[in-house]
Amino acid sequence: MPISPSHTRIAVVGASSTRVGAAIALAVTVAACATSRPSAPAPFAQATLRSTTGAEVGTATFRQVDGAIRVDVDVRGVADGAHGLHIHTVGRCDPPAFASAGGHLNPDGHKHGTKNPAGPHAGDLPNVIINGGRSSGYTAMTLRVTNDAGPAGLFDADGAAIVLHADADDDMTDPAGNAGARIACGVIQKL
Ligand SMILES: [Cu+2]
Ligand SMILES: [Zn+2]
Repeated sequence: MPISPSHTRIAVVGASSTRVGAAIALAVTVAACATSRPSAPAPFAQATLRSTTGAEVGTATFRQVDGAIRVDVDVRGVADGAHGLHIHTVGRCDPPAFASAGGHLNPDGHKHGTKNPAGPHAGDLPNVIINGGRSSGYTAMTLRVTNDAGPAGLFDADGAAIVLHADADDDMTDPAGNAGARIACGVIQKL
């Protein structure tokens, strides 16, 4: 996956702990090595994002990086601008509405949004910015989901999906940040 360093965005999301410091340090390392990512561990899961008509519009890969989960997303063929992105609670993407994916992964009963005092959901991720028809180097680090079958796990009995929305997530409004329709969905599949 070729990444342009000048377009790489790094976001670290997660609860306060010493692991945050580790994640930030890792994010800096990732940014510095974004062109080739020589030390990136192999992904443990991936998702193919498909539009409401079934067209492939992108991929998401999931890596375990020192206790955090790194999510890399590459999207093209959707409108320029900011688009909400979340991990939803059910690994099922039935078009065209993708309602089958359920709500945001939220094992702790929080409200939506990283700017919400009662938030966020475990599945809340930073917006994807589409510019010139595609994203460029979207990378997020999260400490809120886990590579297992636990309460915040991507691989519980009904799995999980990653969903892209029509509009920007305001990171505040419950339950889904006013991010509008679900325009693409991918089941997160263990590799
Ligand atoms: Cu969503
Ligand atoms: Zn949410």
